[in-house]
Order: sequence, then C-alpha cells, then structure tokens
Amino acid sequence: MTPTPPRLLRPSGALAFLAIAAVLSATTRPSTAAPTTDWFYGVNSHYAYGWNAYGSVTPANLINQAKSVGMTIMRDNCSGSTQLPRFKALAQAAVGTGVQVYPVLSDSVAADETSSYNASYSNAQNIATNLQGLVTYYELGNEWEIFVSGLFTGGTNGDQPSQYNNAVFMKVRGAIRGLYDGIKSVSPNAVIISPTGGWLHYALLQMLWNGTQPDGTTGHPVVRWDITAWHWYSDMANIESAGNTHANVLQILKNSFGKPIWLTEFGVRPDYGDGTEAQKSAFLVGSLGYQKWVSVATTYNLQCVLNYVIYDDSSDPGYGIYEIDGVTPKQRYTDIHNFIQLHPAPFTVETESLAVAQTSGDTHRVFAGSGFSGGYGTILDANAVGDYVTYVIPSVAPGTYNVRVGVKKANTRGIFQLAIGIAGYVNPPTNIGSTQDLYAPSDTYTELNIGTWTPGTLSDKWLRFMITGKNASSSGYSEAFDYIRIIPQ
Ligand SMILES: [Ca+2]
Repeated sequence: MTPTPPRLLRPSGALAFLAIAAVLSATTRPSTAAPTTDWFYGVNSHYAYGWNAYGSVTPANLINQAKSVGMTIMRDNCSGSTQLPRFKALAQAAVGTGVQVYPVLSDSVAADETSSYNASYSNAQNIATNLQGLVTYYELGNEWEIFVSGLFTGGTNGDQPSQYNNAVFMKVRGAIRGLYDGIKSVSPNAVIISPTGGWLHYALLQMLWNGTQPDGTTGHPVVRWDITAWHWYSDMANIESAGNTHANVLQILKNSFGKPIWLTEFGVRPDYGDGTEAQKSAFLVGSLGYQKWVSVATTYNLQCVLNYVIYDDSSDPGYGIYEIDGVTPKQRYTDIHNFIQLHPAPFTVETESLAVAQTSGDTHRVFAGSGFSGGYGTILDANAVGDYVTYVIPSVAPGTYNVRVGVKKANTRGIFQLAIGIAGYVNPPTNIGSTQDLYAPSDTYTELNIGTWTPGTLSDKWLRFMITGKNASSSGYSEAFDYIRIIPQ
C-alpha cells in the first residue's frame, strides 16, 4: 500500500480563513455491548503521526491526559498502513480506560471514480481488519473540500453545488463510497461518521447524501452514514447564525440528514482576541463554545464535541490543551476541566446493555430491530397490571435530570409508570412523571419525555417500569424499550 502523506486535521495558515449481528436467541445479549454513554466531551490527537511530543508519550499516558480533562473519546488519524501500527497501539491502550478511540480514514483520491473507490476500499478493508474489536466508529475522511485539490472552487460559502468541481467531486464520491464499503466488508456493525466538513460547506455532504452532483444531474450513487460530523472554530462565530446567509448550520445538518451530529473539531484560533491564553480559554468555555454546545445539544441531537487538539505541535501550532512539550497544561486545561465538572454530559444507556435487577417473573428478552438505537431493544412480556422490569444504571451523580426513554409502541402494549430509587430500593422509589401509554395502532419507535428526576446521592439506581393498565384499543400489556436518556438540567 502506498503510504499517504501526513494530513492535518484542520486547515492551517492561509487556508484557515475558510476553515473553513448475528440473530439473537431470546436470552442472548449483543456480543459487542453498545456504548454506555454518549461521548459528549472528546479531544483530537495526532498520536498516529508521532511528531513532536506524540513521538515520546506512551499511548497510556496520552489517554490518561485526555481522561484527566474529562474527555471520553479521542479522534486520531489512520490514513493507511503507515499510521496503522501507532493508531492500533493507541486503540489498544484505550481498552478498559473509559476512553474510546476512533480513526479518521484517508481523504485521498485516484485518477477517476472507480479507481478511487477501489483504492479506498482496499485501504479501509485493511484498516478495519486490523482494528476489528478495537473501535466502534470510523470517520469517512477529513475536510475533503480543503485537502483534495480542485474540489472546492473557492471564493464562496460552499453551500451551493455549483461551488464544487464536477469531475473532482466524482472521484471524491468514489473514494468515500470505497471507504464505507471497505469498512462494512469487515465490520458490518461499525458506526459510520460522515466525511467531515466545516463552515458552510454542507452542499458537499448534501450532494453525497442525495445522489446529486455539481453539474446538477441526479440519480447517482448515494453515501450513507450514522453520524453527521462537522468542524467549528472561533473565527466562524455563531453556528446558529453563520456567515452572510446567517445560516443555522446545526439546523441545516439536522434537516438534511436526520442523524445525530458530532462536532469532530471545535477549537479557538491561535490569533483569537488579543492572542492571550486567557482570552482563548474564555472563548472555549464561553457562550459561543462549550456553553452553547451544552445548551443546544438536545435541540439538534448534538451528541459529541471533540476539542482540537490535545497537544500543540509544530505543524499546526497554538491549538493545544497542552504546550508542545506534551506535559505543560495551558489555562484552557483547567477551564475546560472545570466546565465539564459543572456540566456532566448527557448520557444514554441502551436497555439491551443494562443489568436487570428484578422482574415480576415475566419473560424479559433482548431483540433485534432496525429501528432500535444500537440495533437492539428489550421487551417484557407483561400480561397483567403490576408486572414490571427493573433496570440498573450505575453511578449516577446527584443533580437535576430530564429523563427520556426510547420505546417501541405497538398494538399489544400496556401503560407503564416509571419509578426510580437507590439500588436495592433501600427507600421506596419515586415516581417520575405520569403514566405512559405504549399503545399505537402500528409499530412506532419514539422517545418519551418522562419528566424530571433529582437524585440526592451518588449511587447505582434502579429504574422500574411497572404496568398500570392498558389502552382500551390494545390487545395486551407488554412493554418494549430501546434506551434511557438522562440529560442534566
Ligand atoms: Ca437499544
């Protein structure tokens, strides 16, 4: 395989202005447990490049540094066989730490769409083979419109198809499709993160998703992904009112693709403000930074924000949480750490991954369904009022939370009441919100906003879903769940 040259995870210097499963038996749980939390706070690294301090730090220490800030997911490059050994070492070091690592694949193209597809396919297949069991997420390349020569015709926002070169777009489409198919040929359950764009360059993703292209023709191959990825930096200002069109970029991404959104790079420019670390750090945790990401997370299904970047390095100086020595934390280390402490990430637990503390004796099963988060849900074959299933969520901190539950409604479902208490129900559990009717004339996946919960202690919690009745139109009392989402208020 031809080694690919190092690439930055963001444009630098002059470009910065634009920155521009197997079938489950009734009692089998998924063999690869779904993530137990949303990875809301994360960080980029360049460990796989091995330059500057990345060349001397051990992967375990790097993971620990990210964890000490409060980051639980790390994004690094894995463009090809050159970077693969170092990336793999990083992913191996992350196992069991509570930090997850995922790769950004190559954004290289070949002579035409077919050869681009083939080269990307074999590259991604090799990477996925080597990383099997180590990573869950794969990103389909970084900032193609910046790094692929001639794709973006420049001078404009990147929000119109006509601002891209048709022939180059076709090569890019081939390469991205090749990455997707190469990953899936090895790991069909991999979670795919879109090619990352930034600023107002969303026309590129829209064309890929819709099967259109810059020349205006339609009906071309489409690209699919599970998570929409985007980049945002301080010079882009307000993501809900950006540029000369006052674009609400998060709303556009949500409406265009209907997928969760990750900001795979968020950072402050080295020349921001008066150039002092104090101002840059204040920006990061301020009203156009982490404060905004937390406040709009639910509105746009923003699930993850990855800071750019953990270390300063000589190829892209000034962005680090740590200085270029990889040892000295900047002011932003403390400010981001403190912000995360005060704003715990919303987290989602898949019910199929939860321990069951108790049931009423009725059968509780894990079952597969394409409409379920993580591909699976759970069902209690309840048949009477008073039947229940009680799940365990470990280590919930004191606070005020909004509790939401993903469910699968059907015409055989009952009505339930959720009650939560400390594990073991050392005190009687507290009802959360009112009863919820799971009846629907046909199968319906939806999220219920149950209500507010204010636990007073850090402890494992039991969540009991007890049947209280059924809709007159329902033929039964069963209840089926997908996930439980806990959102700090
Ligand atoms: Ca689920």
